Order: sequence, then C-alpha cells, then structure tokens
Amino acid sequence: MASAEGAVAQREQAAAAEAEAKRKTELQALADHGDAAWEEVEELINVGQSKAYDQAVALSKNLHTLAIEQDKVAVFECRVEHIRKQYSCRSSLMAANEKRTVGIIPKNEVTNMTNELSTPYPLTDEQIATYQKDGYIKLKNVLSAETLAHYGAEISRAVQQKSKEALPLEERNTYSKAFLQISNIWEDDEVVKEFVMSERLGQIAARLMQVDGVRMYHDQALFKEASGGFTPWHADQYYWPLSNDNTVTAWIPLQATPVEMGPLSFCIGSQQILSHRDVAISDESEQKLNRSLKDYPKDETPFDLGEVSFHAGWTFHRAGPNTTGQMRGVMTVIYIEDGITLAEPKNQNQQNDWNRWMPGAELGKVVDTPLNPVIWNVNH
Ligand SMILES: O=C(O)CCC(=O)C(=O)O
Repeated sequence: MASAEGAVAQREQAAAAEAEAKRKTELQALADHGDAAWEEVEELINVGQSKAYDQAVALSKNLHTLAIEQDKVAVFECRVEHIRKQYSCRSSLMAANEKRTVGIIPKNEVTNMTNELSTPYPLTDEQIATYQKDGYIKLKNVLSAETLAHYGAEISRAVQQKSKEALPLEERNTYSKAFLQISNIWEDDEVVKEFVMSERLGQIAARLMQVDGVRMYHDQALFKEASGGFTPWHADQYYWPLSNDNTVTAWIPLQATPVEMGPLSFCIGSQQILSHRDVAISDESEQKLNRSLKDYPKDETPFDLGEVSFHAGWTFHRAGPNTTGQMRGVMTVIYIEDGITLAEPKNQNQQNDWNRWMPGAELGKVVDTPLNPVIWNVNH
C-alpha cells in the first residue's frame, strides 16, 4: 500500500516537473518571438471576432507571465495601455480582458498617474528665487517611481523604434556619441503626449520664469548609451529664434542617475555670461567654455529617482560620459513663455528650428502654431 502511494506521488511529481518544463519552453519561445508576439496580439484584435479577441487576451496573459519572470512588468503595462487606448472602442476585447483578469493595469492606477501629472507641485518662493539667481534648479520628488516607469517604458520604446543611429560608438563624432536624440515624440504618441503636456511640469516652468503661461517648444528624448560620450558645454538658446529669454528646459531622468551615468551639470549663474553664446554644441564649444567657465562654480551632482532639473535658455550646461553598462534614459520638455514672438533667425540652426518646431509662425507675431499648444496658464 505504502509503495503504491509512493509510486502515485512520484508520477505526480514527474507530471508537475514535465508541465513546468513545458511552461518554461513555451515562455522561452515567446521570449524568442520578441516584438512579433505583440504584433500577433494586434493582428488578432484586428480580425474583429470574439474568438480572435479571446486568443489575443490569452496571448497577452502569457506575455504578462513572461514580463513577471523577466522583471519587465512596467514595459508590459505600457504596451497593454497603448493597446487599450488604441482599441478602447472595441467592447468585446475589454470584456474578454475582464473575464480573464490579464495583468492589465487597473484603471485606477492610470488615473493616479494622470492625477499626479496634472496636480500642482508645491514650489516655494525661495526655490523660484534660486532659479532666477542660478539659472537652474534641481527639484526632488517631482514624479513618482510608478509614473516614471510607466511613461519611461513608452518613451524607451519610441526611442528604440525611431532611432536611426547605425554606427558603433567608436565611429561616431562627439555629438552622436553623447546620446540618441529623438524629438517631438508627442506628435504621434498619445501616451508620451500625456506625459509632456503635464500641467504639473508646465506650472513649475511658468512659476520659475514668473510668467502667466507656457507653451510647448518641443520635446526631446536624450538617451546616453552605455559607454556613451560626454555632452559638450553649450547654451540652448543659441538655437532658438525667439524674442526673449523666457525659455526653460525640464530635464527628466527616467532612472536614478549617478555621476557615472552622466547627469546634467550646470555652471551656476552662467545665464548672465554674454560671451560664447554664438557657439553651437561641438568640440569647439567644449574647449572654449571649459576655458572661460574654469573659475565659475558648477553643480555636478547626481539625480535621485523622481528629481527633475529646470534650466534657463542661456544657462551653460554639459554632461559627463556614461561609464556604466546601463542606458541613461532622459526625457526633456522645452517650454516657451505664452506670448513670446518669433524673431529673425540669427543662424541656420535657428532657421531650421523655425521650420521644424514653429512651422507657419510669422516674424514678430506670437508663436502659437498647432505644434506649440499652451501647456499651462494662470486661467487653467
Ligand atoms: O542630456 C544631456 O546629456 C544634455 C541635455 C541638454 O543639453 C539639454 O537638455 O539642454
């Protein structure tokens, strides 16, 4: 009797081990499939029949299990959210989701994040005075880890998808070694648009500049690859054909950024320096500014997760190389005062900026093209 029970237990154990091995093989096959599995989910949804919907949901359930095993739940959630938004009008898919409780982000979590992006950040008068004096400020706890993981996953996906960089690092010039640069992702990505149109960030920008409202100039993801090079000293406003210097960039690291990863550093108070404003970011700007800023104080400190810096258009800044083995993901949003007007371009870069970021704007008139929506103003 005892030995018969033992034999049953052994058979059960063997069957469980076999099932686990099968599960692992299936997950591995799914992992090998990469993006193709997500394409299959969308193809199944597009079939437009309930059986295919069920298959799409079952496949996304397996992708969820894989994401948990690979510790990539944030990326998974972001992709599901993208699909949820695209196909939200198809009620049978949503019903299939509810039925199987796939690891889709509960709606209330998404609501928490959008609330965070739209509620004011408590900025003190002292912080505003510091920004005005130093030309930049670093603010802690502007965004939560959840928000950064959620939107960061979508931004990283967009960078990977859109980057055309094909050369290995050692064959690139200084500028291309510094980062992968993808601009105005918001134009065709609703999730990223939600992030860059954040009223919380827009209000901080407006209050730091002490203006009544801000508009979008453009966004820009700046991803410094593992072993990526330094970002040369420069001031951004050299590129912008604008009538005044009420401009500010929010530099938003998507992970904690230690010094070894190349956080943004600032020359304190350098928005007052008038020399070398006519140099584009280059080896030349690095050399010239290294010399002329030698005796000025610098802020070269790391960024905590959730910390965001804001720097003025004429503040000189740079970043060190990324000596870690990990990508330094950063999103930036450039804000202009609501009411700023277009100025005669002073160089070809400014002409290019006019064409690309303010198409159709007229000289001397308020910049208000469809690419420059108001992000925040006092009447909001
Ligand atoms: O992220 C970097 O390395 C440089 C960023 C920068 O220059 C900027 O945001 O203005």
